[in-house]
Amino acid sequence: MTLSTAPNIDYSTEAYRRAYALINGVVIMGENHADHHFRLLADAIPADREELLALAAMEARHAREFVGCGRNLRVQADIPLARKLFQPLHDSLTSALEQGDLVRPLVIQCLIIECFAIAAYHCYLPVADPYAKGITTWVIDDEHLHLNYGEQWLQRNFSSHREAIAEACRRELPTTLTILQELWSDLEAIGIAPEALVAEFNCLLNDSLGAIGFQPKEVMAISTSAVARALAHL
Ligand code: PL3
Ligand code: FE2
Ligand code: FE2
Repeated sequence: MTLSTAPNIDYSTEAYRRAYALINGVVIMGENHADHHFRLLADAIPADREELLALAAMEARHAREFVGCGRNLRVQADIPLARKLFQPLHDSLTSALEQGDLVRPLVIQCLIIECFAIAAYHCYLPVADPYAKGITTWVIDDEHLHLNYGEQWLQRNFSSHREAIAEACRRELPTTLTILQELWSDLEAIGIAPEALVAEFNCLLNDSLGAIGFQPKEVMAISTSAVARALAHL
């Protein structure tokens, strides 16, 4: 008798591999963008340059490791579609930085994208193939460092940027949830319940906004309401 609770997933079916191609593409694109974004932040925040370059290097390694996960399943990642899905967040981050704004880029990369990644990787762990599971486990630890960096910066600058942080969340959350909607059926096909991913994303983001300094009522108004609105459109 086995006590293992591992689900019985056949990683070699056409349906699994087709869905994995897009999910893997989104993950690789997300990690590549994260590498790029942390390097841009390193230029923009000279006091934290070394720390931000170290975070960027972790992201580059994540991208390489997830490329390996696709290769291991002999799946060709769908990069063009993934690139299209991330474009709005990426454009918003780079144009804010060009205007000298640090709040929006930190909200996009460190709060929204990192919470999304942690929630997604967490939901993926119990259904991952053994090769990907080993990688995803330590990647999650790294992602917490990325979230913590943004949380601490925003916490230190909370009083002067309170409204800008809230506004960035309100504007960027719908864009992020659009990515999730596009992945919905592919997530199901690889054994992830998208509703569970949304719920975990919402919890992580709420905790972060609370740690940064928002009152529970404000957190509800900023994050939970955006998530609920997005779900209502599904
Ligand atoms: C920042 O460090 C990384 C940003 C990546 C965003 C990932 C979104 C993931 C969507 C669903 C992924 C399920 C996990 C599959 C792993 C191959
Ligand atoms: Fe990462
Ligand atoms: Fe990250």
